[in-house]
Amino acid sequence: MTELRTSAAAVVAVCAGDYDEIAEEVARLAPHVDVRVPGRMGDLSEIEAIVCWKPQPALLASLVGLRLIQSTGAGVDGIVDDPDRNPETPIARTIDKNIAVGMTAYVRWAVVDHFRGMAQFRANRAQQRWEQFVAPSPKRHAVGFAGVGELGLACLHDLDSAGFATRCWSRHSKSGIPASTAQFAGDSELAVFLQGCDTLVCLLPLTPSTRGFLRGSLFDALPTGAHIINVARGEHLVEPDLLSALDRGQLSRATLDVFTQEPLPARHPFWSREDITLTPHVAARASARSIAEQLLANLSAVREGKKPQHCVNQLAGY
Ligand code: NDP
Ligand code: OXD
Repeated sequence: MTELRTSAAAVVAVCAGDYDEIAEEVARLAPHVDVRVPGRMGDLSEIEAIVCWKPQPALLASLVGLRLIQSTGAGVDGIVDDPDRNPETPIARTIDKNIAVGMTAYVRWAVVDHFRGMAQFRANRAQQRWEQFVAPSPKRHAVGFAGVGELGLACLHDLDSAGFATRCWSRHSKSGIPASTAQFAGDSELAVFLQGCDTLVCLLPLTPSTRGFLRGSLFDALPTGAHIINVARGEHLVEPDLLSALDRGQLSRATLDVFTQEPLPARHPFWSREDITLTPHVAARASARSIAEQLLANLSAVREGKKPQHCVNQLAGY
């Protein structure tokens, strides 16, 4: 059982979308913790830690005794972007096996679905048409990862073990990359990375330097007919540029799990495009149990003057 390694009473607020389940886990793991939820927040100055994802405007600033912000997920842009929060309060990401397993399954599905022409088989089936075509060897299809952190690295290993050619690009070069992966780092190597990606997977965090990363000039730097998969944040993508690149045939497909506006509005042009596969931000999620466990472990750490696990570098924004 996860325990708060201190006897002092703790007050924790759980303000994420699915807060009931997380609040129950915290209460089950640490019955002595006073768990507050929206509508029952009590005296705000007593709250030491908060679990959230996109906190309400001004909420963080109103928690004057806050020592820890625990994100329910791997992404923290919804917290980092809060202009009124105290920048001294540490922010911790929740990283668990669920997220990595969910993300690798999603990305492998998206890559294989397109590479094997499954959309065509689905369309043929609707017309009872029996038309065989065989995909080339996956070794001849390069999947490139923009962002090789916790999730990019897990997906990279998975696609490598499935036999695909792999490439990756991040700010700094990495260790732990499969030996057969072509690795690139920094802005100066972006163009050469892109020119070999038959499929490009965006797994960057959303920061001022990555907002609008998936734009017209990037699409033009990919091989003609490339597939892009965005599982990071909607704001990485310049939506009109995607539509134009698909219309021109520069891209053959986009698989999107995340959108600038979620839920995707009813009249959004993406809904009616055959060449856009879309899902409602479901690629991967941490379990309520690991969010609660990591919150309690991190609260103990900050109470002891230590850095929480998976602590965000607030200057870098991820
Ligand atoms: P990490 O923080 O572990 O990794 C981020 C990677 O991006 C690192 O390799 C980092 O490089 C690289 N990077 C950051 N900024 C730049 C830049 N300017 N140029 C080049 N590379 C850059 O993130 P995770 O892998 O844990 O998660 C990635 C994102 O996935 C999350 O931020 C979130 O938005 C999204 N996500 C989506 C989910 C979904 O359901 N759709 C679920 C979970 C996460 P370096 O290491 O060199 O600093
Ligand atoms: C996350 C997400 O960042 O669910 O974890 O998008």
